[in-house]
Amino acid sequence: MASNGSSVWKMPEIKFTKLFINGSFVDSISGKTFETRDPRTGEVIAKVAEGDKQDVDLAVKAAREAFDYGKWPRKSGFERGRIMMKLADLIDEHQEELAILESLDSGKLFHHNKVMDIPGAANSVRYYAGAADKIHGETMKCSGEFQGYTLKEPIGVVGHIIPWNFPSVMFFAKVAPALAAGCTMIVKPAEQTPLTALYYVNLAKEAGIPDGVLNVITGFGSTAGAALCSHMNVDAISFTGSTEVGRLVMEASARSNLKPVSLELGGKSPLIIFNDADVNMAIDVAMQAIFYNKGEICIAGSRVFVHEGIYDEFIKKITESLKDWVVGDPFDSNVNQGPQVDKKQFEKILRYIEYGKRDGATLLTGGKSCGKKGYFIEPTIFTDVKEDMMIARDEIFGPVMCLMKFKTIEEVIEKANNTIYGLAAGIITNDLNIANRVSRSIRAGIIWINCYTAFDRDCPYGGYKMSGFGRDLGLHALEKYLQEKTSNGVSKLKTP
Ligand code: TXE
Repeated sequence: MASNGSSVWKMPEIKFTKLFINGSFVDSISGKTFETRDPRTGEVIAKVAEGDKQDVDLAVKAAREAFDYGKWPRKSGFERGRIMMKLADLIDEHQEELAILESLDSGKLFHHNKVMDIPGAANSVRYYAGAADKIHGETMKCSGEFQGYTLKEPIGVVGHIIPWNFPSVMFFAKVAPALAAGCTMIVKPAEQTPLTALYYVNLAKEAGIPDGVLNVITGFGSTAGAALCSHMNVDAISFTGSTEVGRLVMEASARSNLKPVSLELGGKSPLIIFNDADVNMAIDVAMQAIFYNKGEICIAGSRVFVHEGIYDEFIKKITESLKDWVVGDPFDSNVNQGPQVDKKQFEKILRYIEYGKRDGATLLTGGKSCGKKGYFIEPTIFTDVKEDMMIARDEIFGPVMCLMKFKTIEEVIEKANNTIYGLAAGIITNDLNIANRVSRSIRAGIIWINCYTAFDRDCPYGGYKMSGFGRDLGLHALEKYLQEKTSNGVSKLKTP
């Protein structure tokens, strides 16, 4: 039993480390494994099977057969929903163990996993289970004696590529609507965080999801992920990750079977704080926007624009607030921020902090790693940031806030839109006219008003511009996993 701060937790046995193909856990054909590490220490948690093209071929074959000849797509939506409800209950039963595995693998806060990510994953399964028997086409009264109708059919075999920042949430944001639609699938979890995905497929089998419907290939993006994207027998890809890899995913589709892809990519989202805002509330929102999940979140409000009228007060108070911000062991319930996911991400963030200093921004707080081991970084704020600095342009994906001052609404709209990305934005104001005008003027998929990171599974989620296309969450997500067939018929009997 290890006790850290006020949370007591028991190290679970790591039961699932193999590929899951056609209902069984199997070694990779090559026999290779890779290490998954605890970001608190950098130590190895487990060795996990390293799947590559040959394993992807086997998983796609299983998913293809399950789709073409299996029962899942032919079951009634109600029956699929019933099995999915059982899966959701099983996730709840194993919530504690899943929350521990998620924290060990990713450095995410245990108490967040326990109250948000894991129950949220179960509730996503329930949400889409409820939708499974409500997938309808339309009818059209065509010209003359003709009448048309459309049927929404599952798209087929889907490849899901999952990132490491929300392993459970993203797993079910993709898997649950695809299951509800009647698809079969192969999931490639991120190599940094494979453990919960393997746990979930075991629960899915127990719930009664037939063999071959849900397969997991753990391994690397450039091998297993790329093989999935260029596979001729995969009918669609749903990808969340970097913009750079998003391009490769589209290219692979174009060069293979032109499978539709949906891409949820990076961001450099603006948070705009007007001078009528309650400064204390604005600070809470701003801190949440960038430091939540250690900044490893694609909608991070990394560019904070503060009206000149409240700028000095904002700086003074946010510096004060950060004194209570605790970086440390994610199993300690007093901690606000755990370690970055891995060495690569840790080094990337520290590199960007150096670019900020080099390019002339002023380091207001933080700016260093902390702790004797592991990948911990202080919450960092830069002021005097100019729009063309690398820290203001590139996605850092870490706890680094870029503060900028503005004068007019026109100026801040232009600055907020001055990015290749368009995932999210936040506006803090009590003036409805300002809120409406700014939210209409910003080219981004999600606009939060007087809040940030406020997700609801009923609201679609996705980007504009180079943040990608296609929507996760909400009933909109089902559309990625369906295709529409039109039938047009004529009655032999004349209408009187
Ligand atoms: O991303 P990758 P990385 C951003 C963030 C981060 C940067 C790099 O800025 O610092 O990307 O992170 C799989 N074909 N985001 O290198 O490589 C990979 O195995 C198919 C934002 O981890 O894009 C993993 O499962 N798949 C983001 C997934 O893609 C490939 C979340 C994401 O990894 C592949 C993560 C290939 N050729 C990073 N190469 C968000 N939008 O939330 C890799 N992958």
